Amino acid sequence: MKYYVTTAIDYPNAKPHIGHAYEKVIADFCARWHRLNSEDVFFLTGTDEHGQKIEKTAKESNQAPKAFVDKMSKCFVELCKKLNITYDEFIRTTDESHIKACKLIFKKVFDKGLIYKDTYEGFYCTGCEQFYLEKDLEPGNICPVHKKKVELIKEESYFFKMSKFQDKLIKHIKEHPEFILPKFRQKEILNRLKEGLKDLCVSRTSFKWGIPLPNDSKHVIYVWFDALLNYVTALGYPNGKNFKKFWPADVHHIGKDIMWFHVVIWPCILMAADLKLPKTVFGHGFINLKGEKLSKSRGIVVDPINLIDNYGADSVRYFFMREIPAGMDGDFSEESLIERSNSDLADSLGNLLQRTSSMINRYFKGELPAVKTFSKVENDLIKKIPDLKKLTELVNKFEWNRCLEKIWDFIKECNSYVAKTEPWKADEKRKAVILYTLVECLRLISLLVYPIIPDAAEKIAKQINCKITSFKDYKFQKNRKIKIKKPEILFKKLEISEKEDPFAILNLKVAKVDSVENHPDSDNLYIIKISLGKEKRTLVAGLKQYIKPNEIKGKNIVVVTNLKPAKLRGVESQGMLLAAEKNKKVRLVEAPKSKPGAQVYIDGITPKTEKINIEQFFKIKLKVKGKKAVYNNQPLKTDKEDIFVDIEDGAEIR
Ligand code: ME8
Repeated sequence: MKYYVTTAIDYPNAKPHIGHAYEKVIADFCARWHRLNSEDVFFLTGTDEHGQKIEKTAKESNQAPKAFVDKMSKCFVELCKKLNITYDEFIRTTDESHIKACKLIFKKVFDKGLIYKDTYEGFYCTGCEQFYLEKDLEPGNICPVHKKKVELIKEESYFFKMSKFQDKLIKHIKEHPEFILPKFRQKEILNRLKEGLKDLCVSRTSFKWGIPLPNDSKHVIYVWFDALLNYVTALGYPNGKNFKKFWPADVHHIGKDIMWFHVVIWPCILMAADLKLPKTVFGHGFINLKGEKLSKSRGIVVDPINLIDNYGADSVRYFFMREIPAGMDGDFSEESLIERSNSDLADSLGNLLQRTSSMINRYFKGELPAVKTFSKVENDLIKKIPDLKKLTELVNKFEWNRCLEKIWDFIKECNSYVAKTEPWKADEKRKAVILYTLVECLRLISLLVYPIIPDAAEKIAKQINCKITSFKDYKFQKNRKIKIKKPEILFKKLEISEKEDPFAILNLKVAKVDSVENHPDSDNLYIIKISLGKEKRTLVAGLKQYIKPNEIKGKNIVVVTNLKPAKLRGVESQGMLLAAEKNKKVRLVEAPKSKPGAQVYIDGITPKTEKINIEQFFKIKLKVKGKKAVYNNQPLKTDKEDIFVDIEDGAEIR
């Protein structure tokens, strides 16, 4: 049996966030489960590298688009590696083979008369890479997702006759209840389809970064048309061996925000190209941070790579699979990750292995005799071994958190069995029976948890001297000789830092300096007028001996915005600008590429707005390293850049 599973392909216009990590983990879980089930699995992930958004971001960082995506796409590959994602192929839409196959499909649909030329006028959101109808925008022509003004675009474009497929698509959705999952998403889509399906603009001329149309090189193919095709081009469409073997996909794991593209646009393209439709599109929910939507511009982000470095891939994977209900939104916090990891991984699972292997080493020097006959307590436990068929059903229904629950219920049962049978008090023969039973249960557990926490599963297997093979070996075996290795700790207990990070009280923002004047009553103070976006403020700063007014004026600086205002020689200062000092040299802390008002943050800490006093601020040690402002070696940044300071390492920022 074949099984083809994909994630979406990520925009590498910024570094990966935890939403990307989450999607890869659930797809990897499915891939590993089906491999253990001896299926022939193909698992695809990758990056979506064309389009206006990428072109724009590359330009902002003064790089050619290709050089930019070459660099950024590596961060996604690195994320996969650190998370133990076992993809079979990592596609980049700038790959030659993708470009070639993409043109081929475009041409095929064009030649069938399903693509035509017309003029288009509409509102485009670059963030979504999508046109909007005026009625779907918020007042003032604001994109409902990105809350930014959309662009009015009028250009000559090619259109895909999507309207033609409306009835066929509705029929398909109704006849295949497993096509759109979770179920509640089906209704939403059918309701929207009732409004009528419009033809889709599939080419653009106002920018260059895309695949040129095979029949008209003035145009590039619309980024979503290009991106969706990755699922077939990666398999070697049209003649590749993998294409013949694996298409149609068994499941696309994607987020709820891009359902429409995958269950409406994608199937229409496939029908137009005479290709089969994927069996299931599963729309997972969104990960929020302490109840707030992830947002780079508001500093609400967590770097998944940091997270894995701090807590290990297994703990992160386990948290995602267990704590976020399949198909629903869920909340991430380090506290709950630590709690989950400590209780379920270190205490329940780690302890079970630790107790078992240390008793076998202590009482039997690591070797157990073969055991054939078991008493009632053992047989009761054996009966509780989770039924693989039922677990697989849950996996196939994408109810993986229920599957995890059942596995951990069994781990709990094994621990109660130890407490009940008290092997340390039993005679030699009973000891052997109890410990034998536990090793066998641990072997089965190592198979079950392998798709979730692969590193730990391998460690368990190694310690009890067996290998992770396949579900074919998922059967309690009697009468085998057991020899185990020296105990090794499976999960370290993670620490909860009781007090909040001191940095979290700060609210730093980028400000533009509008004017600099001398304070009338002081020899060393300036009065500096700044703007934080719309908001204007006045600062009083003692910089006169160090920096000239024209070195400050017009610059984008960084300001502490939540200090209690203070009067300095009769003038109220409504904030404090940051500057670095070393050997009597003073330099401003700057954010040249960011907008006034932009949030400055470090990963994982959500800025607060409560007012603080200057003593609290002075306790937070900010420094300069490699011309960047850092806190505890972590760079301060905005959604556009790391914060810059033109001074030697070690300078202190105040
Ligand atoms: O949409 N929680 O790319 P992308 C969970 N290139 N998942 C999230 C999330 C969050 N907070 N934020 C985003 C694109 N995602 C296109 C896809 S596919 C042919 C092209 C999910 O980098 C999102 O739903 O914006 C999507 O499935 C994936 O991350 C990539 O998002």
